Amino acid sequence: MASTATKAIPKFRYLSAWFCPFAHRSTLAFAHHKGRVDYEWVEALGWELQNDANSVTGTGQDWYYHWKAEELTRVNKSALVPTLITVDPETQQPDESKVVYESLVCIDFIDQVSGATGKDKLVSDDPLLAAQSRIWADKVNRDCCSPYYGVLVRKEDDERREFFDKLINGLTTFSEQLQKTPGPVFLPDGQLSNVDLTLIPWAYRYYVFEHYRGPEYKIPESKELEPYHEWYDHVMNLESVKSTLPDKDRYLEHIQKYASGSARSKVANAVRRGVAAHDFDDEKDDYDGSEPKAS
Ligand SMILES: N[C@@H](CCC(=O)N[C@@H](CS)C(=O)NCC(=O)O)C(=O)O
Repeated sequence: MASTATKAIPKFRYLSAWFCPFAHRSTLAFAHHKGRVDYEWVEALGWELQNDANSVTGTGQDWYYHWKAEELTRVNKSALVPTLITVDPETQQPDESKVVYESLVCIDFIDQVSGATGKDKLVSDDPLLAAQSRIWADKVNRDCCSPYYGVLVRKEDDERREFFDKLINGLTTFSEQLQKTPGPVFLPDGQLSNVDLTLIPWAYRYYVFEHYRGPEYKIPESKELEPYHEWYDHVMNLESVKSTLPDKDRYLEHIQKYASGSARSKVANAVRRGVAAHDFDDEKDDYDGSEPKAS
């Protein structure tokens, strides 16, 4: 006899932060799969101001570190957002033995639990396209997202420029790849994918460069970048994407902490230490806000 019971929609406690572009990737996946997955947003990361009495930054000025919800530090050893905690469908309680983090993995995971099929999938059903998308999501993360922090965190203009040039090279390669499909997105037939979701949060935030670093840091409207700009206009006009975009002025104020060198976070510390943002080290780049002991 056919069952009449409807399958419960998968639900999560979504440990997030409104400003975080990594978490934004998960928000985009949730928005794309609205009605197929559900979540409770938990603002689990914020900023606290510290005095530089013990010369943490060496500037003698106030500095910021990340305040973290106890729940976040409990369920994820790295204590980063996004972090997803599965809500047990029977008890409706969070099951802290079922936790997923790392933004690229989160996109993939949300897509799989959504039960979507065909063109609604963010990772194609076609194994070859799925593999290629995973390769490109990682590449876009390294080449178009990580350099963003170098432009903001590094102190010298020639260093900032180097990161900006790296980013433009990344966007140029992405543009070339876009031309291999009918466009305007990464996969054929206008199918939105994990590659698009990987880049959208940073592409949306590039406007901060001009504000903090000057007009020469505007993403050029060059011929090579035409496919990128077409992609940008297309994705930013999708309803599911529009519903996730943070207020530009509010974000500008937030990112000032990075642009002025007063923010301490794992990503910022890694870039300051001279490694790529995606290569941060949980121990070397951690800052829990405690003052260093006097030597
Ligand atoms: N590789 C991680 C990076 C996530 C990440 O760095 N998130 C930031 C917020 S934008 C964070 O949680 N920072 C906490 C810290 O730096 O301690 C991912 O892709 O999810």
